[in-house]
Amino acid sequence: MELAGIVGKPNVGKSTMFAAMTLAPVEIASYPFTTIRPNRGITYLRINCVCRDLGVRDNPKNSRCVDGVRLIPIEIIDCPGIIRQAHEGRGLGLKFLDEIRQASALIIVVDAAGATDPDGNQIKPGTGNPVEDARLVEEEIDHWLCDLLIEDWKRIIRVVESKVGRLEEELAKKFSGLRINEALIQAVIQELDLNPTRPSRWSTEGLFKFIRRLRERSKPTIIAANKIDLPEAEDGIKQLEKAGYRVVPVSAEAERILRLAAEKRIIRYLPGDPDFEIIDDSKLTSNQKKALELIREKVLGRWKSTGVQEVINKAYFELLNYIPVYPVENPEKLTDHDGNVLPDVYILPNGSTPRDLAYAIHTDLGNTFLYAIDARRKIRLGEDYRLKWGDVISIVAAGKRA
Ligand SMILES: Nc1nc2c(ncn2[C@@H]2O[C@H](COP(=O)(O)OP(=O)(O)OP(=O)(O)O)[C@@H](O)[C@H]2O)c(=O)[nH]1
Ligand SMILES: [Mg+2]
Repeated sequence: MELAGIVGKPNVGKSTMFAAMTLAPVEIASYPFTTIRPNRGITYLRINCVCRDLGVRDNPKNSRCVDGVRLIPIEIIDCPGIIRQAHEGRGLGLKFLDEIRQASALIIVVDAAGATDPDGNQIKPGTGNPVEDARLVEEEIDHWLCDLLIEDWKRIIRVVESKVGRLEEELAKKFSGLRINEALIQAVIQELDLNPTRPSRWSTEGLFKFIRRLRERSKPTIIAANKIDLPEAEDGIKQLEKAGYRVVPVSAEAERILRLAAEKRIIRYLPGDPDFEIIDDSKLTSNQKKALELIREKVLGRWKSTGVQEVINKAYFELLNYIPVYPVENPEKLTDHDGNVLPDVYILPNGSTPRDLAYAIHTDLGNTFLYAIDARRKIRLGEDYRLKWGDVISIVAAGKRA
């Protein structure tokens, strides 16, 4: 399963967003370093399911389908807060970042309303600096990566400059587990015009730039600009966008309230919906009703949604440019071998081939892959076919079908 990391300064709403996304009970409080250890949970990407298009009733196995909305599970990790000099041990340090090494994307939660200082203490809304908060988190992560590399840098220089090994190969070994491979390392070395045969000549600045670019490419980031229920957030969002960040306006707290109310069947609401519907007025206290009305007025009315679903959706479908594809065993009935209709959906980088899909399902299936059938058009696909959004694909392999 794909993994996304939630990072950010302390006290900005990371755990609130995590709780909204997973409905897991986690600690939330209005002071820094409430979260001491990372929280792991499952959230869902939301797409329109192909079942409606195809006019079939599906029977999902690796995902869920609610009224034609397919929900695809993604693992997320809510990290403790990061402050300046965390890489030197300030606050809770950065050791916990080990847990998000495998992440395919990072969600940086920022207090867009500027209601917290750089260490996460509460201040008057509008006085904090959301752009600086995003930068400090990125820079600390870069320091963490740089420190990882420096442990081994002298040895790597020796190996490379005595021609025992190649730099790209040594770095790929060093960064394995971080989703950084040789091809990416090579691309970044070229982009920055660094000399791969003489790493001893790289300046400290050059090395840091190299690390920064590797991080940007291997862990692309999206900003969850939190607290849009506060009027000061509007300006913070403008500043973040001006600084070039990919920004999604969010109210984590509003989403948490709506999800909990939906769970208790007080309201009808699916994450990502532009509005909710009260099912049973009599179950609500007047305070609860007021809270819901405030969310409708300050968040949904103004921003069209709480933004939380958009954060994870945009991370995978825009930032990473993934597409959903439905593998089926039987291309006529659109079923697996147990007769489940449209049982699974996989997400793959745009540009993937049917063989890539086979490998994503199982290494054996990739190895024995013969060809694929487009189950909508009932045609055999060529070797160079690129999968498209919502494709329903049957893979024919030596000895079996999947
Ligand atoms: N106004 C407003 N406050 C929010 C929102 N989301 C979270 N908060 C508040 O922000 C404070 C911090 O929330 P947490 O979720 O504990 O923050 P965190 O980033 O996990 O903090 P640490 O674990 O200490 O790093 C709490 O008082 C939340 O109620 C929001 O959408 N709007
Ligand atoms: Mg927290």
